[in-house]
Amino acid sequence: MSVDYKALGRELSNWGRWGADDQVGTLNLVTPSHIVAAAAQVRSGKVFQLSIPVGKVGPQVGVGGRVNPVHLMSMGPSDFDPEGLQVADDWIIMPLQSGTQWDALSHVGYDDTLYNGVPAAEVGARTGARRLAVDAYSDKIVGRGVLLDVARLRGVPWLPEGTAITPEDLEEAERAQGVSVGEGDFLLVRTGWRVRLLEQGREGWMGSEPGLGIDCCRWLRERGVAAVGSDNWAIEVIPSETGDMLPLHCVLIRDMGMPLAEMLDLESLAADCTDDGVWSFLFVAPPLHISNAVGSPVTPIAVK
Ligand code: UVW
Repeated sequence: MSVDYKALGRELSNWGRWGADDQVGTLNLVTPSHIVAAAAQVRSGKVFQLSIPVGKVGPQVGVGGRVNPVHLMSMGPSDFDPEGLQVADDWIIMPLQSGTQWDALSHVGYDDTLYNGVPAAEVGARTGARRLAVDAYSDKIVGRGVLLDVARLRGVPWLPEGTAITPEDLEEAERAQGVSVGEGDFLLVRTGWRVRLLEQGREGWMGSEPGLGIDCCRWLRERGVAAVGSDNWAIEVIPSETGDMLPLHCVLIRDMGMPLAEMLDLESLAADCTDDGVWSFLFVAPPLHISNAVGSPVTPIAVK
């Protein structure tokens, strides 16, 4: 497929749309009235957490220098006099990108430029992200979530690696599930890649994957999606259809200003949606309030 992702990025650009200093991109599409309407999605009180566990049994195999979290105890009850107060404390050391995570708008760019024309030099090795850091949206990720289950649509436990999900697939899933993705929604796309990780382990899991194809960028823009998440590690199909490295990351994050939620565990939510036929819910997934970070671990919650 010969798509020039930079030309596509120019066409779909949201630079300047919410002001020259905007830090949150498409999250601007979530208005207070969207949040009030999202609260009305809660009918049964069922709660689903959508993250993979944070721990040493993670998916990382060293790609990009990323490792799985290291969990250490700094003190335990037996370090204390048993007659008095006994305390346990612990540490975690982890790449912020090692598991279920938000990509901040400072996470990727090209041509030395990030979202909204911010120079790449605003993200420094010593300073972190001076602009477009993940904490810009620590109070933003609340709204209506919609799950589109493309693996279920195709009747497979997971889509084969290298499968590019198209806008037509998303619309077919909408029709099959009786749900429609609208402005200000958080879209979650299930590929089944989490099942592949659980059943076959992490070897090869991060080599290639099924995911959104490049044409989905325009669809997400037209629908006014606030942010997109998936159960694979990069949202997008790998290898890419264009031959470029992570072209959807470039268009969605750098040109459109859309945060990405990666490595979600959508299994229990998808099973429940299949049972009750309700594919929308209240979605609450703020990143950690980390200063100057280009991403954040997150435990997203869906409430039905
Ligand atoms: C990269 O690998 C650059 O990004 P992500 O962790 O968002 O997939």
